[in-house]
Amino acid sequence: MRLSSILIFLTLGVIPSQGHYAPPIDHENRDKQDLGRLVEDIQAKVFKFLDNREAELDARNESTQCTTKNIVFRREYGSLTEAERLDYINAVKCLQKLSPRSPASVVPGARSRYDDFVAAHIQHTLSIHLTGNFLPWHRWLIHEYERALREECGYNGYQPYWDWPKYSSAPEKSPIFNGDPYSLGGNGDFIPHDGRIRQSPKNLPIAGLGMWVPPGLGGGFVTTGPFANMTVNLGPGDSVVYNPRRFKRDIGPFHNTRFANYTTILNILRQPNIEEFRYQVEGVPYSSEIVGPHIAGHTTIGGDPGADIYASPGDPAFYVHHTMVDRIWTIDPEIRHKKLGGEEYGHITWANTPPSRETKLSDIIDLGYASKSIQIEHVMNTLSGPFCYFYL
Ligand SMILES: *[C@@H]1O[C@H](CO)[C@@H](O)[C@H](O)[C@H]1NC(C)=O
Ligand SMILES: *[C@@H]1O[C@H](CO)[C@@H](O)[C@H](O)[C@H]1NC(C)=O
Ligand SMILES: *[C@@H]1O[C@H](CO)[C@@H](O)[C@H](O)[C@H]1NC(C)=O
Ligand SMILES: [Cu+2]
Repeated sequence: MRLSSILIFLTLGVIPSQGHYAPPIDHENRDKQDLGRLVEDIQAKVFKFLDNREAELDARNESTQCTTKNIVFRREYGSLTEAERLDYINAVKCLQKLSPRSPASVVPGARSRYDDFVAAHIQHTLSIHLTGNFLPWHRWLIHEYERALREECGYNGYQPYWDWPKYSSAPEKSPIFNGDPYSLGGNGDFIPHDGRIRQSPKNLPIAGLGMWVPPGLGGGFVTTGPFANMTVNLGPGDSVVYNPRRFKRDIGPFHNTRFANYTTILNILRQPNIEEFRYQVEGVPYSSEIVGPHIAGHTTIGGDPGADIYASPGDPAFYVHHTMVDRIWTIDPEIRHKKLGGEEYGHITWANTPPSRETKLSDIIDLGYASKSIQIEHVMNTLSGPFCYFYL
């Protein structure tokens, strides 16, 4: 049986949640079910696309590199077995022990291969956020990080993702953050504190200079789980000098519940074009009302370096968060291959500040010393070029 038929069968097997006489159900639950169906539908379309492409190429006696036989799947963190989670964690720790490739003249503070990826993000921050290359740049970073885990650290699995809505009411208790040996470390120790203002980098003059972030349930050092007492070397901000310090988190449900729930994701996947999609994912910079799940994920992690616009990849949870961003871009069937768009998010400077040209598909994604460069057009589709992955 073809995979597409199996998935279509599964999709049709879902019992509709709403009928004329159905009792009222709460919105979030209905949206969760609608989202589940939409995701299954999209997966079925992807398999159908792969089947059709294979059939077409077979007919012409040609081959393709990405087929239903070799496609790989990135999975939700909590759905990995404990052994699979440990493999992932150990590979990340391995990367944190390997030597950096960044020369000291470029990144004096880099102490590990892991830091190469943090440094690439720090050094490009102003040209990879609220820009046309935001989604492709982070997709390539994650893919190359995943490749380093596999090729340099013997990891056998693929990059997992953080399904934001699944744990939105208590992310600190999720399998990602609960502090058990299979998590990515616990919350920071609780230190009573107020919320804070998240400022735009270098106080760029864009709408709403600071946004209010409510306090989380931590605030102090992470002392539980595999990354307890981990040392962060780079940052804060755009600094790449050696600045070793213990790592902090401030995880809490407030932004997660409000800006990254099932309704949020469903709305995003229903946007008709890339411009609307990007406004919903990325929000309006530094407004407190239209935050979007991308920022909300960062503020849900909080702390240092998690909440740092530049140095956030210094927290290992950065990668499960951004893999979810990639997932929702990927699973959007209508817009995923098309264009970069985003109106003022479609340029080469942060929210087009200062004004700049539009991003082009031929522009280069530069990962510094973390890995090789690639043109944006080659990363627009996860089923072709260097990629052959999708999401479960
Ligand atoms: C298909 O291609 C292969 C390898 O290029 C070749 O050996 C084979 O003869 C071709 N078959 C047909 C039916 O053209
Ligand atoms: C982390 O540091 C704290 C305080 O120094 C210490 O009590 C704890 O045992 C450490 N945990 C680990 C896993 O090293
Ligand atoms: C869920 O998300 C939507 C859209 O982001 C938002 O309007 C709604 O208020 C959120 N729900 C809760 C309970 O905060
Ligand atoms: Cu980023």
